Amino acid sequence: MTHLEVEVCGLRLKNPTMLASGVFDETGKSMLAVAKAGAGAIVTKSIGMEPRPGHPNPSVVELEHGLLNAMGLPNPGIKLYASEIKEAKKGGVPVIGSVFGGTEEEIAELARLVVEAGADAVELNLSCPHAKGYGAEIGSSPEAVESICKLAKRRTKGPVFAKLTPNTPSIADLARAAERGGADGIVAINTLKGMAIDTDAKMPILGNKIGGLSGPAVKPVGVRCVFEIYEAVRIPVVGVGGIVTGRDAIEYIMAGASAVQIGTAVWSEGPIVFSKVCKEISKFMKDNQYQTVKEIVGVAHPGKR
Ligand code: RRO
Repeated sequence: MTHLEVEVCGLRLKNPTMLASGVFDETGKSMLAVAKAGAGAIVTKSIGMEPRPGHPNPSVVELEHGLLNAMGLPNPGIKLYASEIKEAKKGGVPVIGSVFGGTEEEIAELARLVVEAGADAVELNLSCPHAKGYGAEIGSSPEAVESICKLAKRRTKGPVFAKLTPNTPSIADLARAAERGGADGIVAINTLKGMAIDTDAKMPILGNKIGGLSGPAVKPVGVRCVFEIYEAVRIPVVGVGGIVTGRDAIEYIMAGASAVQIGTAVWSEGPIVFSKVCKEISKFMKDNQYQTVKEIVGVAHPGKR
């Protein structure tokens, strides 16, 4: 193992960074570019059974310390997207198929279909904050999270990650439910529910009015969620939310993340952010005499140092 290599739920990653779902992952070509730029794995755009146009524009607004989006799950549907997954696979790093659905049956069937299309693992999107009948509307109930994970695990061969919402009183309860349902890993967090108002127009900026906040503003929330989940479950946690630097990634890893995902910073800095973050993690490890990333996982917890 080189010093940045990690293993997460049976996936071997050359470094602990992954492309987060929703950014630069609409096409196989863009995912390939991110893989070539140094990401250790790629997570696809969240894919459903049928094509969806998404919410009306404006669907993204740039704020002081992040992005507010209400894309509304735009995607071409699994049948058309299968060829994009095949193209992304040429990058030589694991591809994780993100899926969403309106029923447990639909989500489980999509879990099967993305793996059939070539994905190495599945990320169940149980956490989109602004799509009626999908995401967090389903994934806020521990009972639903448990039974969706159970059905998806039964239906597919690949490792199954559950991506959870921070818009809940207890993300630890949701993580425990995912673990009971047999999920192999947890991804935390999806975006935080938010709104921005155009004070000249005197109305919400987003077409959907409400959206999800991502980027540096949400990092402390993400780190807290990963910390709580790490104490609640035994399965690996993948941390996501506001990572721009190697230090940000290390913070998540110290909170308990076995790997991290980067999304908004790929939009703000470009795919070069992956090699930059990896270089900074390497330097931190050298300066602090860590030989492997695994040694850093969870060290911020009492009794772990
Ligand atoms: O497509 C979206 O609007 C979206 C999704 Br699927 C998600 O999981 N999180 C988010 O902030 N936006």
